[in-house]
Amino acid sequence: MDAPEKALVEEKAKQERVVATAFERAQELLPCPFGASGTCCRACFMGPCRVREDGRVGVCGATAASIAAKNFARMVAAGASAHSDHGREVVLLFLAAARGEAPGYEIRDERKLHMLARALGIDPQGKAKRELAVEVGERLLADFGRQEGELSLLSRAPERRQERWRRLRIAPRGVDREVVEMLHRTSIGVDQDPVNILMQAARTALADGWGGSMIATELQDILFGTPEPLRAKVDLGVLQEDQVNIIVHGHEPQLPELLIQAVEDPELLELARKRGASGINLAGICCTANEILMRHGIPIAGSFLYQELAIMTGAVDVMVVDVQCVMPSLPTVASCFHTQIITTSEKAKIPGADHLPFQHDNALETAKEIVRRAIENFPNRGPVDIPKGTIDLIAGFSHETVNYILGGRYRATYRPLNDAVIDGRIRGVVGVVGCNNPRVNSGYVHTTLIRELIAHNILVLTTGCGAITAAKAELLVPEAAELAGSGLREVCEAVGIPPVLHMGSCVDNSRLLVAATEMVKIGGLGDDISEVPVAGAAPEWMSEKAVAIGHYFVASGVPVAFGVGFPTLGSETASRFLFEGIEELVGGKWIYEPDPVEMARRLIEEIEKRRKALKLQDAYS
Ligand code: SF4
Ligand code: MSK
Repeated sequence: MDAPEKALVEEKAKQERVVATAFERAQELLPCPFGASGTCCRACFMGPCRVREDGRVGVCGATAASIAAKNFARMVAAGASAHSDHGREVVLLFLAAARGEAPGYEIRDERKLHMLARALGIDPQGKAKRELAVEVGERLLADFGRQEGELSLLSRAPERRQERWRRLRIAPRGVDREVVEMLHRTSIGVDQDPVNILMQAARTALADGWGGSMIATELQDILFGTPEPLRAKVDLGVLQEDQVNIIVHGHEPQLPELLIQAVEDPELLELARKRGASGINLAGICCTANEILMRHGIPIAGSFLYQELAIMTGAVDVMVVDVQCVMPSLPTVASCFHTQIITTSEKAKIPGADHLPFQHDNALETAKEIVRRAIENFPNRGPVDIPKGTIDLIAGFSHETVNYILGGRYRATYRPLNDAVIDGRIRGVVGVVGCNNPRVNSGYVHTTLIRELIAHNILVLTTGCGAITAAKAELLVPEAAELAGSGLREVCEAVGIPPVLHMGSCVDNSRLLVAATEMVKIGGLGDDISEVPVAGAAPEWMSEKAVAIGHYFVASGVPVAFGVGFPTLGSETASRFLFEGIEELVGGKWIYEPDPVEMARRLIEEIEKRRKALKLQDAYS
């Protein structure tokens, strides 16, 4: 077929093809009830075995309880590996930057570098910035392959928590070790005791929260700057009809940090003008978006469920993706428009997408090439239909800035927050995090839960796609304090913050662990995270990463609620342990509740239970 003929065929195919999105596919594909409830085992090829808790067992004799526990544990292992492999890449780039082997990257936050060094027991005195960074990077890199002992950052947790983990033998040794052991223990014919399996899942999850994820967050802050509150915009309206639009999507901020430089390159701006565009516009989807929103105010086009919809505006010239939450459907959707999908990680190629590998030593060149391709694609646009309007949000509430906002830069402290919780103006703190899911009334579930919580004087911390969803509902602006109960509203107005604080991406849930630990250390709210009036929720979860996050919060002493469905419901034994039995051991537990109003009620009940145990005042209740 010659070129003009090929172009004609492609054009025809383009016109005839109906674009299907995750929303349609979710309606067409009904989940298998055994898979959804956790009792389908695929661990060997005598199966797959689909069992129920009625005495029926798998070919090998495995019960529904052990199969559900194993499936849950494997989700934790996969989720932990995703965050941790992200963390590993960050350490490797951090070390390359410190050694001067990554042009374009620099150690930006020296203050935080010193703080982290001290947390690791490294004395920063008299050490040059790069020398110290190499020492810190090497120490943290060793945590991935550590075989004995404990992860370095575990020492940040309250003493009582650390003791409890040791007593239960769930203090993680090395990140990779826990994930490998989890996979081993859940392969055919190994660990069959649901409690034993779920406790190793706790150790694996802790290796994520206090290991891989925390390492990613801390080093990203030092490398790219610790976020501070800033105003930005969200929604598809951030796409510009008259500009070249580049969307970054996925989870890793390494390349997007340099794309921010590349879109300001004078030669590329000139090229864009020559191709008829008035400028180059960078926007984001999912957690890569959250990363560069938090540090640079780059606008957000939408959450996980918006990746296909953004392409359907016809205005996206390039969508550049890295790892995690990137739908394999993107090249198919893009083939109906002019959008180029570019993958950049060796770990994540998608048939139908172009691949431009990102490496530390050529990052800026890769970033410029991506921008160049977007510019060259701009004239190929067909009809453009960008929904009008954007919504303002405030993002950038890192643990450090919350400290400064509450206490001032020179006496940074959570004391005012603790005092507000102690005197009852704020009843407690809930992290509302996680994905969007097309199987529920997406957006409504998140925002209904958040509105209920703030109305009951509960400060909400948010990350990931939950944060983007909250932003779209105008909940991340100080004016949203009008929706809060009188006590929370008073605090928000006094400090000038929204009642819902955007704290970053999925790996940044580790900031919530640090915040909860800080509340313990400041005093007046118990000696362990399990005593502080805090809770967590992922009301629209879908990713294995959400299961890992939830389980590390539970294992850190926090009650965590999931909506949508719960992946062990096919076994009452496994579910009862996660909903009840585990609380006696770790002080946190799982809650399953699909209705957001009822979920809020149950979380508030947990908060009030803790307040009562601490004998806190009842003002503003
Ligand atoms: Fe079936 Fe047992 Fe094999 Fe699982 S491990 S598929 S339950 S035979
Ligand atoms: S991106 S894990 S859909 S929050 Fe972190 Fe969003 Fe969930 Fe992916």
